[in-house]
Amino acid sequence: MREKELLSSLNKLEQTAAETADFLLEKIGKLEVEIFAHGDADGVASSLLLATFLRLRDVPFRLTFTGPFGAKDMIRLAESQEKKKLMVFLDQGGSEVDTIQRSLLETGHQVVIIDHHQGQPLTHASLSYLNPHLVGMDGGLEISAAGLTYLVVERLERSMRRLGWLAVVGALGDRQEIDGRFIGANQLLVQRMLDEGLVKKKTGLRLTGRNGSLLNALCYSVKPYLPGISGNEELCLSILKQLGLDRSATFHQVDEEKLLEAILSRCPDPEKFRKMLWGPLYHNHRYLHEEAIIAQACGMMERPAVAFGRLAGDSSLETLAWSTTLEYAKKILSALQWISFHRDSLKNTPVMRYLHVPVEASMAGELLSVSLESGILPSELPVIALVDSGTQIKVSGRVSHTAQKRYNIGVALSMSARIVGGAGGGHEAAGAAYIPKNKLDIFLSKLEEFLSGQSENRGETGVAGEG
Ligand SMILES: [Mn+2]
Repeated sequence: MREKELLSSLNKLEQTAAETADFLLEKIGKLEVEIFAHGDADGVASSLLLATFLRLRDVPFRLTFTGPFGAKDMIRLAESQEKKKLMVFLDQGGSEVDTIQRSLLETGHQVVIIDHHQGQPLTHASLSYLNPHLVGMDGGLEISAAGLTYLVVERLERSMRRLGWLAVVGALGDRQEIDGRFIGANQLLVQRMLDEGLVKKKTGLRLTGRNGSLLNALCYSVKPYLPGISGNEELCLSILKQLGLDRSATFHQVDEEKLLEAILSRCPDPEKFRKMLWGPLYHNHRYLHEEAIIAQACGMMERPAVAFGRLAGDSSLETLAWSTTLEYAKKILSALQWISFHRDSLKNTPVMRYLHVPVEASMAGELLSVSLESGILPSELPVIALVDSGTQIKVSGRVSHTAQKRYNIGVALSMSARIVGGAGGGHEAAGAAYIPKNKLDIFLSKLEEFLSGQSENRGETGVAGEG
């Protein structure tokens, strides 16, 4: 996109953000504030931006990390309220505006939705709904919920700008940086922060764990996952040995370029991994790609509060956040190994592939993303993971960046889930749903139908992304 068009689309977004800012400002003194944020890196970064703003204004609030509610839980939420409140949904809500209307708006609550997932438009006197899709922007790639929340609070409080780096953490957590580049509103926001010196940028090795042992950083690397290296301590030690180092070596002892070459010399597809490993590093007091990975890992391990505390600067959480990240990496690595061994359980249809995976529901989406990025799963069709979760099945879907822009997995999941009494949503390239277990077959056949309809209508242009 040209600079001019970019600026005008950001302007449009900022106008809508200004309306949300006004709405928020008008309500916060009068109503109790209840925040529901998605428990991933983006949701946590969004909630920290809003929470910091509310603290500055001495406004008390309650913050809960949750996934999308679904109709039943939303009704329960509405029924459990003794007072009328200001309910704020961060990094979620877009896929369930109709439910929010029926259970919250029509029972007298005020609602703010700040979300970049695809959703239906809704206008209501008691609602402020900020969603880039509604102003013609691709929320999956061009801006995160943290970026949107930043646009809102920065308008109301200039000092919030020093927390602009949280918008970068949200975008990185949602994989909105493609081949080392941001696009759309992200690109402009990041450029502004660089110009103002609020964030710095250098080029270097994009491994996580710069403050810890080099062996751990290599051995537990899942973003990127290094085939043959991640999870293989022996090989990691031999890479260190090649550089004249032992297991006690730290990041600071090594020349990053030499380390890169040593890693690549052991990689099956060095040119592909060079692009994944070497690139821009945004930083201020911390490295933002690391912050995003750690926050995402804590979220996936169902410890979003740890991610929140760490991002808020609580240094007592350093050890717990990092050990949670390693725990998460171990789980992902063993799940990847499981997938590698069970590749024949992958079911193929002309428009998608799907498989049941034995992981926690919260990890399924990340597992698919890593499997596609690293080539463990073939990437030219949408891939669906099915995870048993009580009486329901959690469904995660991903479309690889390298796949053609023929599918909108968020819409396909949302529509097929709805038909079987479930709920779902997401972006073009990443989505999730919960469905009743006994309706799986109908769900899968509907999903296949929607995806083939999309692939016929959309032809073969463009490149898909993920958020
Ligand atoms: Mn998000």
